[in-house]
Amino acid sequence: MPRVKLSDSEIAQQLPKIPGWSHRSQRLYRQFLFRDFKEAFKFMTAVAVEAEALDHHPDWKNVYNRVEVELNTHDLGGISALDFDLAQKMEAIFASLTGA
Ligand code: H2B
Repeated sequence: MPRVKLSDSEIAQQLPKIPGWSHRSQRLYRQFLFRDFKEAFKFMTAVAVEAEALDHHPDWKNVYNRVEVELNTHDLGGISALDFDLAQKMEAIFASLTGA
């Protein structure tokens, strides 16, 4: 997957692919809410495997059943297709865990 920085209009075009995510200060942002800490950590563990496979890693914070995620491509100082790819993988994992 190309590590090419996307323009704001390209980001706006692709954002509908990942409902629930927003674009703020050169990052894709989403907050995930789970039943409890265990479910939140299962999510993070599954995402970690995908992140390693992509060699693309989230900036995230966990407080009990809440996981806040910011995605951007550090090497480019902006958002690339890799961020959208990882966001979609997170959505699939979230849906599989919570049925949302
Ligand atoms: N993750 C993210 N989010 N952005 C990057 O630019 C990045 C990464 N670069 N994971 C990767 C690792 C790079 O540091 C390694 C050396 O490929």
